Amino acid sequence: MTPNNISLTRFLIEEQRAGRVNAELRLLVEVVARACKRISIAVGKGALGGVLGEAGGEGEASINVQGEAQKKLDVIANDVLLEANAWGGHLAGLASEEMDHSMPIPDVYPRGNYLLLFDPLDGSSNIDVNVSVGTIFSVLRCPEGVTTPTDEDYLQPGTEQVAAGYCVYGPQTTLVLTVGHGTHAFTLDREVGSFLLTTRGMRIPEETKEFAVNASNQRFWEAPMQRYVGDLLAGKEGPRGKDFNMRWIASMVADVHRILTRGGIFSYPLDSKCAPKGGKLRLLYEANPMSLLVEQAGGAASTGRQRMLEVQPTGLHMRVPVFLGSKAEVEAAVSYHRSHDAGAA
Ligand code: P6P
Repeated sequence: MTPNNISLTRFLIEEQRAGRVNAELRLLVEVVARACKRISIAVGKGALGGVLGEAGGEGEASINVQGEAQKKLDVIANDVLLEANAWGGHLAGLASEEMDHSMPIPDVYPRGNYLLLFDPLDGSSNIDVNVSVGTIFSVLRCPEGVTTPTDEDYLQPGTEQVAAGYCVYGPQTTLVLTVGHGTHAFTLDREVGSFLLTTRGMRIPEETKEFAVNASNQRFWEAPMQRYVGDLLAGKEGPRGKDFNMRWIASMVADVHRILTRGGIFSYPLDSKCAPKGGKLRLLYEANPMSLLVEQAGGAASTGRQRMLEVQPTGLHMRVPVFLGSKAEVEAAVSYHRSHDAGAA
């Protein structure tokens, strides 16, 4: 545990002094963190703030580009992030899981060199039942010479991310961040209103006995996934030779935070329901930022057949299968897919 006297601001200034971030990226992270504090307050009010339930008027739900019914807090969180990032001059544009297309920073404001992508409130189906949710963000460079970015400019592989993070709104509000030099956790001191460094250099144990998957999809999984999970469930009498525990919060931010904290493997594999869309989880807003955080913490992240961060995006809302967490366990899951694809019995 790191002494709680290093604020996010001080951490970023020291990263800048060390040449690991520039002033513009430092401002970007501070602005996103401030927006997350505002979202945390809105989430924390719950029914008292009239923010539960679905967005849209009487009788008609508001459906987002993902085809999902938007929650009021999805819209609130999205608006908070749009407003906070519009005027600072650090962004050329931004893209949200909740918006059909990306949005250049309005002409009335100066534009910067970065592109911000975010899932403003991930896991929002959990809001009404008071389970942890979170904001996920990813930062790319705006391509050289591009002053008005379009959707195409965001289609960069995850290795191009210069920063990524999430803020989990749970018993604590915790910001987890990487600027490419380790993964670090900052816990919100609500009395002071500052994020304070609580873990410098999170490390994911290489091995694990804990897996996270929505097991209700088991009958829809591909064969290698059926076999992989079947062997996990067989425990120490089975081929893995050890017993496993299972967790599934259905809020990626909460599941990934547990894995960054104590290890594990998170998987949302292809199944026959989501396969036509390429998977369930979004590459640019969920898989890539989480994969960078996990790799920076010594873990691994894969589609089951390819390193996640090397996937070339083909669309702003591209979906992918996801396996991420403890390195040895991700490699085990990948080996089941590899031997299946090689035609092994
Ligand atoms: P399911 C939340 O909607 C989300 O995008 C992730 O946060 C979460 O891991 C997953 O979907 C949950 O999916 O099918 O279990 O509801």
